[in-house]
Amino acid sequence: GPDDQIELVTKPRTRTQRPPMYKVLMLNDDFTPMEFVVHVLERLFNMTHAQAIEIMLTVHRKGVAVVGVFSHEVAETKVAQVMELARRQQHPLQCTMEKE
Ligand code: NFA
Repeated sequence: GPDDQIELVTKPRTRTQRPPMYKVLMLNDDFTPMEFVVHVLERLFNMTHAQAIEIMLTVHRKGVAVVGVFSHEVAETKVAQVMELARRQQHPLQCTMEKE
């Protein structure tokens, strides 16, 4: 037929690799002062005072909240920094990470 010689060229679609991301979670406890948690959220997670209060109250009421999502390396560093600040003040505040 008239179209016998037409070449149809297709570009193989390569799937874009996204690095896995990790949620940093903060856990409630009965002893860590609210102001300390607000301070940690402002200092380590670049939150405004109002944002920090909002997230702290979510942890306080619900038991846990996501405080940020980061690459594996940054998430590990954030968790270690939270745990170190809490340890230095002898607060039982707990912070963990999990794959999204
Ligand atoms: N529940 C703590 C209190 O009443 C406050 C708190 C909030 C602790 C968020 C840990 C995380 N003092």
